[in-house]
Amino acid sequence: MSSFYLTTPIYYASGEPHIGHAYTTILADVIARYRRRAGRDVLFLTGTDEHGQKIQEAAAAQGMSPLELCDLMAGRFEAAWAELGISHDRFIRTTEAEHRAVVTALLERLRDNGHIYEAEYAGWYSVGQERYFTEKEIGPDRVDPIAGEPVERIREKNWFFRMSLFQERLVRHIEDYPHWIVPATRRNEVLGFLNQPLADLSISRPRSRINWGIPLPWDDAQVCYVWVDALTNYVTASGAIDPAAPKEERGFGDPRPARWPADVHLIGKDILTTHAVYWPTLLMGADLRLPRKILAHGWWVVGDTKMSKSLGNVVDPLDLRERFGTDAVRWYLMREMPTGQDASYTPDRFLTRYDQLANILGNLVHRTLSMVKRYRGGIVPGGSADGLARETEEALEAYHEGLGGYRLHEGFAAAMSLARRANGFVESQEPWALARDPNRSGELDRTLATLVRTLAVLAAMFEPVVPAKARELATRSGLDGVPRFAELRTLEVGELAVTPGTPLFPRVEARPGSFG
Ligand code: ME8
Repeated sequence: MSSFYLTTPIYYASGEPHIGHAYTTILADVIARYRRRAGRDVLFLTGTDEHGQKIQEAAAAQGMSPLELCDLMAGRFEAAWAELGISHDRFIRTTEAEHRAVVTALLERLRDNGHIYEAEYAGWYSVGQERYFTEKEIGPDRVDPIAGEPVERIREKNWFFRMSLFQERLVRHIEDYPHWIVPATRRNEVLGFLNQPLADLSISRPRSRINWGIPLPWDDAQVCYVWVDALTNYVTASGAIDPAAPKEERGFGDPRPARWPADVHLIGKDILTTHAVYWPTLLMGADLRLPRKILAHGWWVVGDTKMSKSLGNVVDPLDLRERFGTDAVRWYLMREMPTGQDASYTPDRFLTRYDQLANILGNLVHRTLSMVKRYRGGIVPGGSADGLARETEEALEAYHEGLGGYRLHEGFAAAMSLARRANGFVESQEPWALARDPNRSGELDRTLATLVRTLAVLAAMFEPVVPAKARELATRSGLDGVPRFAELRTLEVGELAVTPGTPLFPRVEARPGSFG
């Protein structure tokens, strides 16, 4: 079975999980579930980013040690992911001994390769983004260009990575692989950034200022810059590096069949430079392969504001879980945001998307299973289930194109349109009329079998996004779990015992904008 390795950013353990984190993590979960269903051996990684000035300051402000704060927050993130049905295989914390050892090995490799030097540095540092910005980037107001928060002037001795050495190779890579950074707007942004000469990267901080980090193996007075530490998590979790081995046998420069490189790094557009410039050049410097793809998605916004802070009096979509269920929130986030672009959150759009689930998919399930019960005693008739064949084929093709091509909204639109067509099939076949006519009993059998077969296909298509509901749909249809895509072609539905039950997506009485 071929493997598939995907990652989310590791989130700062200085704050609570919020809707923005949830979006990226659900996006990753949907892709992971899709690939598993398609038969891939998936490694899905998420976790928390636990070193650096931001964490040190947040812990101090709360009267805790940095590790106490990280323990607490890592627990919060894990609990949030459990509630959202996230199926990650590994939750990494950068304070883990294994990760610290891999970072140390990576730093040694860079130094042994001659890419590290020491220098005095003066620049504008943003604690919020944990990076330096240029004069041009901070503008006359001296704020970071991402969150608009004040930057501080720092002058100190640092160790540097010769990032400039890899500029040309990086530009060539981006040009040679047009789909390496997606969407294209983000690729162009990186190419634009690389139009200027690339500066070297400061990779350490003096311990006198920041103590909370991984010490440099050759200079105990300095700790590793938190972004170098954090990005390395992707390699740590892949198992490609064995830090305990002698230097030549640690796995650098080795194309052995570990999980590295990652198939895709999912990130928000706020951390594009670190992932598309710092990370690949560090990998080049250490003789490691580059990730196969970087997908930088857009932001959820309310009005003009990025959703990551307090939302004032706007209902947090995560709170809608209580009323509509986890799967409805997942569906909204995936179906509403065109993958890669910004989307604005509004309660009435949430309701519109929920209504699709209830009125199209939910309705199809309910009427199909009820008719099997009413007309055939709850047992799906055997024989031909060959209706809707072309429609199913077309929908599956568009679905795989969407999900495989990271345009998830298009894939799920195709899945919903199959449910819509199946409802149309019910109306055109009029099973209630067929049931009254003893001469048309075969036609009724074929209609019902076709509909149940379509439900099985829909369970597979919807499982990545609404996993609990899809499992329920499969169970009610008498199936032994949600089928894999490869099983759909030969799936037999005759003789399955169905149980209609209550509606899969109950109607919720709520007017737009009034969730109170
Ligand atoms: O940047 N809409 O962590 P972080 C969509 N620790 N996605 C959003 C969002 C929004 N409004 N707000 C946040 C860090 N995100 C570093 C990463 S990786 C080696 C280190 C998501 O806690 C989006 O994925 O600030 C964004 O990139 C990430 O949260 C930032 O999370």
